[in-house]
Amino acid sequence: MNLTPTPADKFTFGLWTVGNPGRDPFGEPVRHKLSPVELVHVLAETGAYGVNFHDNDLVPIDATLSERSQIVRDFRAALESTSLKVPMATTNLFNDPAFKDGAFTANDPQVRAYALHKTMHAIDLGVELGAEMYVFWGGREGVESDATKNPAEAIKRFRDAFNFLCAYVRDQGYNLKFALEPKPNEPRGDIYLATVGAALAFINTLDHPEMVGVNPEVAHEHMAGLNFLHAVAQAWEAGKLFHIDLNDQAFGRYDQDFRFGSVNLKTAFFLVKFLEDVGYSGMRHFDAHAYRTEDYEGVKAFARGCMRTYLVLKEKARQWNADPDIQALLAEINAGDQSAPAYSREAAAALKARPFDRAALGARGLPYEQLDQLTVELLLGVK
Ligand code: GLT
Ligand code: MN
Ligand code: MN
Repeated sequence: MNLTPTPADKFTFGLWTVGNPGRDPFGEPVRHKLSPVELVHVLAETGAYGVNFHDNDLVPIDATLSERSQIVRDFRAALESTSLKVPMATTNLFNDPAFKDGAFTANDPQVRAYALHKTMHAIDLGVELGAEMYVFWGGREGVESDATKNPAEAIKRFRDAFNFLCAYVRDQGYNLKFALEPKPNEPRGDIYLATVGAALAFINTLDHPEMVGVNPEVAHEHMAGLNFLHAVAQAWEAGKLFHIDLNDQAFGRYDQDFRFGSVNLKTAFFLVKFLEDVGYSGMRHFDAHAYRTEDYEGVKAFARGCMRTYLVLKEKARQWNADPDIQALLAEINAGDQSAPAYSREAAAALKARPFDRAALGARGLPYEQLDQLTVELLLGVK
């Protein structure tokens, strides 16, 4: 089994992932901060394909124009010397106190205008460094109390912002798509567009829905107790799976952002199997960070672990698809003409008149226990 990542695997990490210094609400950072250039070298060492960033991961929010140029020059040189790509960029619309009530949905119109201003500059920066995907994670786009904001008005404000930014990208002639990243809560008490399903419905109300897809994250759907694979599959089927954030998370917890596959192995397996089976060709972005117990050797072990687990599960998916026992059960389960009936008045009348043996339908045993156990044994390496 070859577990060495190659550029074709499209494994990427954000500067904020391997650069996470281990601060949490109860404790100070445990790792010294590395510069963006140093982080590019860490990632290159682990075998990643690309690096993503928020505007302020790279250029501090108060940098002067000349500081910005120097930073971009140095970063570009690091990318060139390591061959790392920048497939995706995003805006930090959550850290600064200006965004305490949200960015695009804030009640203060000056804050909403500043959010557009900041995002346009951040889009320019991302495009300058080669990004073709632009993520929107609205961490502060929500409320603690519904007394404070009209939720329908908030959706309208969101729509106005995306329509404005899509028009900006088109006007600049950029080759850039947008991916919305839903999350149900944290840091806000409740965040708007809380799930992948909500984001998919919203996209169809935009002026340029073809430019906008989703960036589902494992942990975020799991925080809401949802089935991540089902969300991903619906996005894929709608042609909207533009990007994906891979990590892991125990259900019912805070946003843990653990190493991919570290908690729900079977869930991770079916996710990888789905992405590989359908031929998803986008980035596999690991939006996670190392345990707070780690030094930078541990951070590298974390990054390598994300990619290795993905590659192991990819190989397991190949074995699952080739396994004769599993395939025999699948053939049995899916026997019969599976096509959906085409409607005609005659077909409907014939179907209404058709006799069914309801008791026999209910009595038929389905070998799902066997199939799931075979899956578990294959994953455990005893098959
Ligand atoms: C933040 C969040 C992630 C988002 C990032 C993009 S930043 O760390 O927890 O899920 O993908 O803004
Ligand atoms: Mn997260
Ligand atoms: Mn994410």
